[in-house]
Order: sequence, then C-alpha cells, then structure tokens
Amino acid sequence: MKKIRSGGGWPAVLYALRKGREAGGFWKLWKAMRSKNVCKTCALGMGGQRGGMVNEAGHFPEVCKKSLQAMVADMQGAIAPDFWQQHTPESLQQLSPKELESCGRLSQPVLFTAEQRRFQPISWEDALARIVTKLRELSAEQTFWYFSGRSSNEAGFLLQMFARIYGTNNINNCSYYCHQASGVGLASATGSGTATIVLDDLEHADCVFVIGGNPASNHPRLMRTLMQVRRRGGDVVVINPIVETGLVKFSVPSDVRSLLFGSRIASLVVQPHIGGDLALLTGIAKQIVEMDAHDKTFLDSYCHGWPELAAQLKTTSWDEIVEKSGVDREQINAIADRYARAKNVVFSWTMGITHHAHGVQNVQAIANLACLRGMIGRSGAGLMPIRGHSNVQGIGSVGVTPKLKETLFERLQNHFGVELPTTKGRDTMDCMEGAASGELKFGFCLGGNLYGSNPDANYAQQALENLDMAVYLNTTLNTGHAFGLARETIILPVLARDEEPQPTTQESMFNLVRMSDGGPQRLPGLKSEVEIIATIAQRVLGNSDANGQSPVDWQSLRQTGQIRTAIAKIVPGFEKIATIDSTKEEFQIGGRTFHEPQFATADGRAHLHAHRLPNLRGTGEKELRLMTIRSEGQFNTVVYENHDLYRNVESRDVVLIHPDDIVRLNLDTSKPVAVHGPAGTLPGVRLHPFPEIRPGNAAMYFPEANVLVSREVDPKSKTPAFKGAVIRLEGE
Ligand SMILES: Nc1nc2c(c(=O)[nH]1)N[C@H]1C(S)=C(S)[C@@H](COP(=O)(O)OP(=O)(O)OC[C@H]3O[C@@H](n4cnc5c(=O)[nH]c(N)nc54)[C@H](O)[C@@H]3O)O[C@H]1N2
Ligand SMILES: Nc1nc2c(c(=O)[nH]1)N[C@H]1C(S)=C(S)[C@@H](COP(=O)(O)OP(=O)(O)OC[C@H]3O[C@@H](n4cnc5c(=O)[nH]c(N)nc54)[C@H](O)[C@@H]3O)O[C@H]1N2
Ligand SMILES: [Mo]
Repeated sequence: MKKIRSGGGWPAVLYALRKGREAGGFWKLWKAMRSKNVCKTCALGMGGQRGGMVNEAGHFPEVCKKSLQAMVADMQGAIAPDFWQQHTPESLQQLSPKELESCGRLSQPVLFTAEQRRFQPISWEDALARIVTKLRELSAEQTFWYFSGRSSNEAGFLLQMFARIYGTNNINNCSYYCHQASGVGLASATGSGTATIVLDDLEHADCVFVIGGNPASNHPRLMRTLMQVRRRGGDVVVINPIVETGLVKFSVPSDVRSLLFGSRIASLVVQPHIGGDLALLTGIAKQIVEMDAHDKTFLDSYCHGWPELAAQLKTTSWDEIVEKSGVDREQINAIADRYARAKNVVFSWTMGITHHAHGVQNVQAIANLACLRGMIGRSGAGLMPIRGHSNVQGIGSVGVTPKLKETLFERLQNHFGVELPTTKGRDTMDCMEGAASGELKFGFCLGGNLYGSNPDANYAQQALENLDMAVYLNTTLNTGHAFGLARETIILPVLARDEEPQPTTQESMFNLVRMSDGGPQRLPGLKSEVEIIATIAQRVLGNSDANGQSPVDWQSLRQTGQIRTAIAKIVPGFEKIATIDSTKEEFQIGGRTFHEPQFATADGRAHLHAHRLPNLRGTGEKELRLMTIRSEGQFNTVVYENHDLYRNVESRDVVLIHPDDIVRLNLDTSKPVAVHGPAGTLPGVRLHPFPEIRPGNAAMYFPEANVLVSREVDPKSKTPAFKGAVIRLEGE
C-alpha cells in the first residue's frame, strides 16, 4: 500500500467517483447527496433546507467519504429473499461487520426464536402483534429502550414518550457510550450540556485546540475550518497520543490550493499518554497562572470556584503533572505560550477525552482552561465537543434520557394529561446489567448496534441472550443481529431519513435544528420509525378517540407535523419547530450558545472545578495502555473498508505499537500475539510497528477489540473507559 502523507485530497475525490459507480451512476448519487436532507453521518451539520453538502455557514460543496459510504449503503438493493434460508445466526457470526453491511438493505420483518435457532421472515402484522403481546404481558420496569443518534427528533420524542406513559424511565441513547461525559461536564460548568459556540465563532478563532480526536478522519468537514485558522495566521494545537497524519497535513478537496499542495493543519502536536490529559490540562492552567496570563476580572466577575481552583493548581506539583501526563515542561510551556498570545480560542474534543473513567473531569478541566482566559461567554471563542451521530444531540434534547429535565417532565405530563414515572431510570450499562441479571426481559433498540457498541463483548452477548425479547429497528444488518439474540428477536426494517414520507428534523452539534424533507421510498415493504412506534403505542395503550383508554391520540401522532407541535410546546427552546413546515426556517435553540458571560447555571456564573490527578494506568513492566479507536473506513460498528488509509494499516486484526515497545517487551513482529485485557483475551493479533504512537501506549480497532475492554464506567457519566484499558501482550 502506498504511504499516505496527507489526509483528504485526490484519493477522496476519486473515491467519490468510484462510489458513484456502486450507487448506479455518479449523477444518481449526486442527486441523493444534494437532496434537502440532513447528512446521515456525523453531527457537524450538513444538508437540510440549505440543500445537501452545504454547511451551517452556507459553504458548498462540503462532502466527505463516510457520507458517501452511508448513502451508497442505503442505496443498496434488498437482502435476497432466500438469504434467511441460507443463513443461521452461527453463519452470520462468521461474517465480518463489512460483510454484514454489504448483505443489502433489510426489507422485511424477521423473527428469530431460541427453539428454531434461525431467522424467518414474518409479516408486519405478526411482528407487531408479538411485540404488543409481550409488552402487555410484562411490567414496564422489565423493559428498556435504547436509541442510536441516527433517528429523527420526532421518532425519538415519540418513543420516549410512549415508554414513559407505558411506565418506565429505562430510556437512554448511545451518548452514554459517547459524549455523555461532555454533556455532564459542560452542564456542571456552563449549565448547558452542549457547545457554547456556533460555526461562525470558529471562523473567527485564531487558536483551536483539537484534543483527543481525529477529525481528519472522523469529522473531515472540520478540516476546511482548521485550514482557514492556519491561513489566517492562527494556531491549531493538537493533543493526541498518536501523531495522526491527517491532522499534520490535509488536502481539502473543495479548495483548489489545498487540493493541489496540501494544507498544514497542526502548528503544534503534543503526545500525552492515554489518560494523561487531565494532568496535561492542569499543567497548562498552572503555567498560565504562573505566567500571570489569566483574566482575573473574568474569573472574579463571571466564575464560581476560582479560589479553590487557584489553590489546587498551586499545590499540584510540576513533577506530578509531568509524570502523570507524560508531557515535559517545555512542551507544556509551548502550549501555554500559544494559548496566552491568542485572542479567540476554541477548545474542541472528542472520544480521547470522554472515553475514560475520569471523562467528566477531563471536560471540566477543558472548561477551566477556557475560563482562565475568559474564552467563553463571548463571540469567537468557546467550547466545542465534536459530536458523533448526526442527531445524537437532538435525541437527547427531546427527552431520550432516563430522567427528564423538570420543565420537560411537567410540560409532558400537562400537555397530554398523563402521569409519568418518577423512577431514576437506567443508563445504557445499567440496562445491560439488568438484562444479565434477569431483572430486564425486553429491549427495544431504535437503530444502532447495542451489542457491537458495548465493552466486554462476551458479557454483552450473554446479557442480550438472557432477554425474553429484543426488537431491533434497523436499515442494514450488523453484528448485533448475529450476537445480540434474545430468546425471541425481531428485526424491523426501517426507512432512512431521506426516504421518509414526511419531513423530520435533526439537531446539529451547533444547536441548530434542521429539517429533512424525506424522499421517495427506495424499497417496498419498509416502514418509517414514527409509524412503527405510533402503531405499537396505540395497540399497547389504546387510542384516545377509539375507546378512551389513553389520553393520547396516537393515531394523529403518525403525522410528524403533529409531533412537532407537541415538541414545540414541551421542549424548551424548540418553540419554532411548530412552524418549521411552512417557514422552512431552521433555527438556533435558545439558551445554549453563550456570547455573553451569563451562564445557564443557578447563579449565572461559569463553574470551575478543582481536581486531584488520577494515577497513570498501565505503568507496570509488561503493560501497555490501550485505546480502542476507529478508522476512516468505518462508521462505528459498520466497517466499510478493512484498511485504515491514513494510518497505513492494511487490516483490522492488529495492535498498533511503538517500535521501542516491541523491543522493550521482547516481541517478535513475525509472530501473532495474544492480547490480554481486563475483560478477556484476543488471540492471533498481529503487531503493527507504529512509530507515530507515544511509547507505552497501544491502539486497536473498535468494535473488534471490545472483548478486551472492561465494563468499568466513569462514575459521573456512566461512560465506559474505552480508551483506558491496560493490556499485556504474549507471543503465541
Ligand atoms: N469515519 C468515521 N467518522 C466518524 C465515526 C466513525 O466511526 N468513522 N464515528 C462518529 C462518532 S459516533 C464519533 S463519537 C466520532 C468519534 O471521533 P473520534 O473521537 O475522533 O474517534 P476515536 O477513533 O474514538 O478517537 C480517537 C482519537 O482520540 C485519540 N485518543 C485516544 N485516547 C486518548 C487520550 O487518552 N487522550 C487524547 N488526548 N487522545 C486520545 C486517538 O489517538 C484518536 O486520534 O466520530 C464520528 N465520525
Ligand atoms: N471499544 C469501543 N467501543 C465503542 C466506541 C469506541 O470508540 N471504542 N465508541 C462508542 C461510540 S462513540 C458510539 S456512538 C457507539 C455507537 O453505537 P451505535 O449508535 O449503537 O452503533 P452504530 O454502529 O452507529 O449503529 C449502526 C446501525 O445503525 C443502523 N441504522 C443506520 N441508519 C439508521 C436509521 O436511519 N434508522 C435506524 N433505525 N437505524 C439505522 C444500521 O442498521 C447500522 O447497522 O459505540 C461506542 N462503542
Ligand atoms: Mo459516538
């Protein structure tokens, strides 16, 4: 394989043409990509009413490989009718995530039973009747409801509302395995759990921190913005245990100069140890104060907790900071110098920050750092968690959380005249544990791959197998359909958002609510998520107009416009969604973007948090710290390509390890190793010498490496430590 020296560029352009062929013609794909629907992949916010491939600042064309991949996957033909005769769950288990995805679109409901041990197609009527019967049989507290962030606000709102009226708060979304630590950390600092800025602020920044993420591969459309920061003479500071090729140099396909010559992205790359960020961020803060570069007026006037933080920074020694971060004083000073001289600073971060047992503290430390120089609560500066799924933020906003915010709870009760449960509700890991213990008997998954996204894959399999019934609403097959099989498992095929008969809405990571028009159905036999949910709800709870059993008119809630009317009245900040059908006006949710130093906390101030530094893990003689990461050619548990283009890795059964560690651990690169992790062992793993990673640390691909990762979660956010595992390698 030819070594890649920059991200993006011609390979990305050629890829688009190739994908066009797969989709049955470039123009067909182009038309699909340009339709007025929100992009299906990440939450950076493309598409909607401004047209496909247009970003929130109106820039066109904005496109990336994975949005093409996702589109082409949805344009596949249906799974062949004889597929279910040919495949047993055991044979599906032999297929890779890539092969499963390539089987085609799910196009008819199928049922698996433990007695028959195979799937068989069933009618919609039969599928829905089985689900309804089971829900009537069980008590609500025996059920849980998992949502991925691909569904619409309307489907999310409707399903959580049904589950609550049915009687449970066991409602959660993939955010618990993703940005939950950002939500919890930000809410504790600013009073709102989302980004404090809009895209335009980023366009005015002269320094952007990219911490614990690889946007070149996972949010490539951010790269144009980062390129422009450099062109304006600003700094991009990258904090990552890996020197990611695409963050060093990137060719932005939609910019001629960049496409031809490539653009330098990072002005400084600093490599902490995995889990070393809290120490590093503390070190930068300490240095800023020692330089007297902090904004005392801002701290005194607009922050709470400065004296405590100042004291903590003072008493935390430089030795401890350097040892626990793995970054020396000179490098810490180099970051602090850049921070101190910048006028408008944006801090961005992703999973390298949240996937830790101290993820919330990591996020709070970033917020501390921003507050230290008054880089929050004004234009051009602020905090930006770079979200994953295209609508993961919206799903959370409209109530897909175990406990509802008080206003939402009260308004939902009053609007529909219902009484909702006041129980605590279970987060995602708690649901897995409830399934394993037998307390939970039924799981309903609106999209996603609950099995594949879990740590401790063997445990996840056993937990799901222990359920009486699992219901999966999906577009394509994934590993969850092979390994996450309850005694009775029903897969329901759904329409993707650009095939929906009615408009739906999504929320971007910049708090902008956008509308997708939907579009023609590509395959017969599929139903919209909203239709399925409304049907089940109506049959389980009864309809208000039919027999008066339920105060809710589920029949009318098949109309997404009716759901929006309810959302407008119930969800604070969403008032404008009521008229979006006629106005087509996409809008910013109020009370989240802070351009004034007036925060959504009880006292109106930003809250600072003082932390003790956690011990660095994996410092034993034979140990390595492991992060489980994604490649550019996958979208979460869906693998489109086996090679990792930017890291020059050809297959996924590898551990990325520094050559110094190969010597230190006395390993032989020609032989496979067994990787021992806290939850299990993975045999037959090949060593991939990788000088770009900080020695002492290793990387493997998610989801294949999930058997190794333990169920340890951050106590505050309940997010698993997907990046904080300690492993040992053993020659085979
Ligand atoms: N192509 C593609 N795009 C995607 C996705 C995808 O699967 N594929 N998934 C989407 C989703 S849901 C999400 S959440 C995002 C995820 O986007 P990212 O967070 O960028 O993805 P990961 O691969 O989990 O993150 C790994 C990055 O964090 C670094 N890292 C790991 N541990 C640490 C640490 O302790 N400290 C620091 N500073 N860095 C660390 C790794 O070296 C790597 O560069 O991407 C979204 N976009
Ligand atoms: N070890 C390790 N584990 C991780 C991570 C990690 O970095 N390391 N990352 C975590 C993160 S950040 C996340 S977000 C989770 C991902 O967790 P999930 O969101 O649960 O998983 P995905 O792989 O994104 O889900 C893919 C499936 O969604 C379905 N789908 C696609 N579009 C639609 C649609 O429009 N409607 C419906 N109903 N279904 C649709 C397809 O059938 C596809 O198979 O995994 C987490 N797990
Ligand atoms: Mo995510």
